[in-house]
Amino acid sequence: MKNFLFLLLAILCQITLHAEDGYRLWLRYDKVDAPHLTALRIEAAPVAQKELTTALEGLLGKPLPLLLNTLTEGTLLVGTPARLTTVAALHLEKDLAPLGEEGFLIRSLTISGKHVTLVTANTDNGLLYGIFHFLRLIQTQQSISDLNISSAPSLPYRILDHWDNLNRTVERGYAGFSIFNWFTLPGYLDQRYTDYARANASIGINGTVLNNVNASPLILTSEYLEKAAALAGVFRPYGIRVYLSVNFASPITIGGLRTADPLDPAVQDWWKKKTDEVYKYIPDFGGFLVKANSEGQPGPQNYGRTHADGANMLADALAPHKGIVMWRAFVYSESSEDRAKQAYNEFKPLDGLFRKNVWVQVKNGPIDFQPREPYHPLFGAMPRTPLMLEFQLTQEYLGFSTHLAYLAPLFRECLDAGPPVSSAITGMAGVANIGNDIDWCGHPFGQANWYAFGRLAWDQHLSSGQIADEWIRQTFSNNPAFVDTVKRIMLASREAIVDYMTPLGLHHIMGYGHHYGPAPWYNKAPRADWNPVYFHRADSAGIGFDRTATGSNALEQYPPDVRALWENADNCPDRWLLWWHHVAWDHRMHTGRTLWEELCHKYYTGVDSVRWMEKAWNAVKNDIDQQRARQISMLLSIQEHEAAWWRDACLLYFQTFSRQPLPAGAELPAHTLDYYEKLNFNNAPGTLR
Ligand code: GCV
Repeated sequence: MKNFLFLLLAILCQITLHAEDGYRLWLRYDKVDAPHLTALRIEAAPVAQKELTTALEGLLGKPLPLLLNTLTEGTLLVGTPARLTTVAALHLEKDLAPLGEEGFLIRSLTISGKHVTLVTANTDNGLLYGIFHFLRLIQTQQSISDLNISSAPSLPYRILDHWDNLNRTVERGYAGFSIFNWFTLPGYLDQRYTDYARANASIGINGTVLNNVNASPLILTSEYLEKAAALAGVFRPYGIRVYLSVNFASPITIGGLRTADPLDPAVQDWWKKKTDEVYKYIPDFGGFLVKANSEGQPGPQNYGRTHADGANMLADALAPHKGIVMWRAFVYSESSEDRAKQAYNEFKPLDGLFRKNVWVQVKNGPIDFQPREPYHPLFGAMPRTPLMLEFQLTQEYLGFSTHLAYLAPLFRECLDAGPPVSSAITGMAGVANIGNDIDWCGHPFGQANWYAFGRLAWDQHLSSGQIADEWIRQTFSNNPAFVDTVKRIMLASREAIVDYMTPLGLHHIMGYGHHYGPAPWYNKAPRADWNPVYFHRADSAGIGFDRTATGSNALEQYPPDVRALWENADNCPDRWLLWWHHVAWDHRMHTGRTLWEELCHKYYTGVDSVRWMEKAWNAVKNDIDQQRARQISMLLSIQEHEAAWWRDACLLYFQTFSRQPLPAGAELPAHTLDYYEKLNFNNAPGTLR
């Protein structure tokens, strides 16, 4: 019996040790090789104090003794000058001043002959960011013996946009239902709301838009404002402001007016009063996000007014409260004009006409969050308007939550492009990939995109590799061999997806509506620019969208030096070729292969890369808990299967135009083109509203 109990205990310990569900994200705080810290002296807001003491207890394996008045050798001293006289006495005013409301200092110094580590800031928010940074140093096992770090955010607005509906479905969401349970709010405050706020604060995210840009007008009713206020109450101590997406027709739908014309005084008055009401519920409310006159949403153009008229009306209502309007530039209408040109054509002439508190929110590329797009031409073209850069963390076009796609290289590619983009923006918005799945994002590596978005919005100089390194160490393990392999997998993953989905500048050739899987043949959508055939334009002569002067001339929207890089098919880098040019099948590529050969090569390389990723993962996965190791293996095997599906379906289809063979000896497609064309996915996730 004794033996049996012992065995049972051993099995239970083993299960506990090996069961990790991903809920703790990168804030696991498990014991690491402890740095030399002997005591803690802290004066901070309760959430900061709790985070630090809990984290240190986990990381060091025991609680740090708390000091009230003294300092001993090896103390961690944490507080703002306003909270701690010991810190005020250091007279760090000059060092702290440039760090503003959110920055922080971390220093190793000697006070009264004692070596201490100081974490300080001008404000409680800054201090919380400093604490999270310090914890990151310990979690990633960096030395803390000689620190001199001063950090302030690159951008003041670092916001997650949830495309979450009030019924808890999530548009383009692949990780379950919304984390916001509007039905049980405001009475029930799920622990998840606090953990969500902790995770965001740990990477510097300071705003959240709670609801879908395809907005239900109900969000502005008192019933929902009370619920939003409850969430704001949870997020506030973590420095996170709440924003709401609003429906431009709200004055009609919930206000009982006959019009939503932004120049109508009654409409203006309705928005003013409604905004005042919002601030009664949420005194530090951030502002409104608006999708107007886009994909069927109402907007000022319904009344013959411009985007500036609409945005300014809301801006005037928000201005007395210091709120902002984030007005989206994702607009395109059913016209013969190249869809890639339309946002620029509508918004560029409005530069200088927006109120000071309007931010125009522009997607990273001119079409729609594709695996690869050139940067959006509005960046650099609206010098008198603050611009928000919008990325999509949820993988609508990058394999949903079953494909491992580390997106920091995509973010970096955009930030570093053109004028460059990073110097043309005031903020970054990320379309969230979060749902109520236990691991938040559906795929353990989806968490890395949430993480990378926050870290890059805080510090635009971080490299994709640095971010991956710190994320892996905190999320999985500090084992150098593991970190090295997983980092290589992550850094290769986005390019692998481009290769097996949309190589050489191809774009938007996925399944209609749900965007799952390949469907380059699709041509039955109600409007031309929702059809893959509109985007790839394959014919017997060649493939690609001519956007040069001989075609739609979308290229003219870019500055001359950028144009020069892309305008000639012979010099245009291969990765952009079919975005800008319609190219003959036997066009000679930079590699020496013909276009058709290169296309085949890319699709095959993409699948090979996933096979390599799978093998590399399986070689190191035993370094971590079995639960996540197994989950990732299974997901990689789905990814491998789907990558081959993409390759085979696309090549068989494009082959009907090129009339050229697949490379000699290449793995043959598993099915016929007809088979792929007949696949149907009625229940693909993410499309419910
Ligand atoms: C929220 C794409 C997506 C839509 C999304 C839209 C947008 O078209 O498919 O689901 O709508 O972008 O960004 O507004």
